[in-house]
Amino acid sequence: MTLTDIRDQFPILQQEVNGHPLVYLDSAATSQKPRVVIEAIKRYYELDNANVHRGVHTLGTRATDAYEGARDKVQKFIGAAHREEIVFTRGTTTGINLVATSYARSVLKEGDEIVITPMEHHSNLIPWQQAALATGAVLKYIPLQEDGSILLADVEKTITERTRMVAVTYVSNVLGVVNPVKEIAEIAHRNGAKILIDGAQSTPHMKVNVQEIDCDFYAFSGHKMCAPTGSGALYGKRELLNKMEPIEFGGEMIDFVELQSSSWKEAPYRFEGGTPNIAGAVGLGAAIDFLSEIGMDAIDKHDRRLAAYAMEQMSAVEGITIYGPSRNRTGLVTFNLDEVHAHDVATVIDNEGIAIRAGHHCCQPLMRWLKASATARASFYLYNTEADIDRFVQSLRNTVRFFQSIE
Ligand code: C6P
Repeated sequence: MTLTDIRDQFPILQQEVNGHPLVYLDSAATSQKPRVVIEAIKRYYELDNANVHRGVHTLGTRATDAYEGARDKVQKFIGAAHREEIVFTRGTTTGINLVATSYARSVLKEGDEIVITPMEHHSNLIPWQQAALATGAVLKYIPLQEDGSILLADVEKTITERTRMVAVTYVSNVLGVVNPVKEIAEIAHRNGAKILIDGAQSTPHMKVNVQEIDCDFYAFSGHKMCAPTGSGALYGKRELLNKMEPIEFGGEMIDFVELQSSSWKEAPYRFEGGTPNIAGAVGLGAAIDFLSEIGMDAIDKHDRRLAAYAMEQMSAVEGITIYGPSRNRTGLVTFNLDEVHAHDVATVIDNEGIAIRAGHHCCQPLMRWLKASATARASFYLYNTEADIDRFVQSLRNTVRFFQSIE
């Protein structure tokens, strides 16, 4: 499959919205789903549906094979050393909360440091605030450069021997910048700290190898990479996962249960209590096959090229401010138009069938740093084209003209 005929694989993109062919530029919020993923979920429910790890009957075996097969696919996709290092989750938020609650609270003491950045999504910020509040640890921030990027010299200054935990996003959902996570991991480890990478915006767009980065934990969501909502995974180094206590207790995560106490299975099963999202894992596996067939390097190149093209075209729009660095960024552009609220921009261009996101993007501290109450954001994925961007930029021009006419 080439990138040119990919659009045909997404049934939802074949429709008109408000009388115009849909241009979907909100994939950073959630991506659309290709036919192969929708079909895989349908096939699972029509042929194989049963609970996993429980029944000895044929459907139970098939469902278990499909679920565990998806774990193998995730392991390979992110370059983990062992399949047991992949915990299925509901998404990035759940994965980060598991680490911040189970791992971090067991190791943090008063005066220890947790280091994050001001560009973190609330899902990689509030769990660490809560861990700090619960343990007396100090939450520290790596400062941002004027363009929103991170300087390694500042990372060196912020991470100290008192730092026990570092948590950084690989790609910012607002600035689009790709952070130097491998170098940050090296600095964290040199100081005796562990590092978690928020992979929500990187995993859909670029080749990820957790062993190469040498991160201790890596969390991502399926729904931003062509898989269903409610799917995702947390990677954790095996020796760390097996030291961590579960935070949910119940069926299938146990080894032995006595009247007064219980013991747990090894990772990842100790973290997957209850009936999991089996169809979600099947869909995630199908999405990984789909993306791998196209090739993550090709997708990365495509998304970066589109973002660069969009930045170039958007720069010529009257009164526009584009946020984030001009280099080293992937497929999204966040902006504001002078005198027009971001929500109004998104509403007006929706009338022309163009979907973008507006608001604080779950990054209130970053919005304050940008001195913006809200921003608009166009985000691109493998099914977008330059023609989509041309329509979007024309629509921005129409918006500027419309608001000038009513002033
Ligand atoms: N960002 C956006 O429109 P969940 O909701 O758990 O799948 O992902 C949370 C999350 C964590 N980190 C980053 C960097 C993210 O971008 C997100 C989700 C969406 O930007 C929804 S707010």
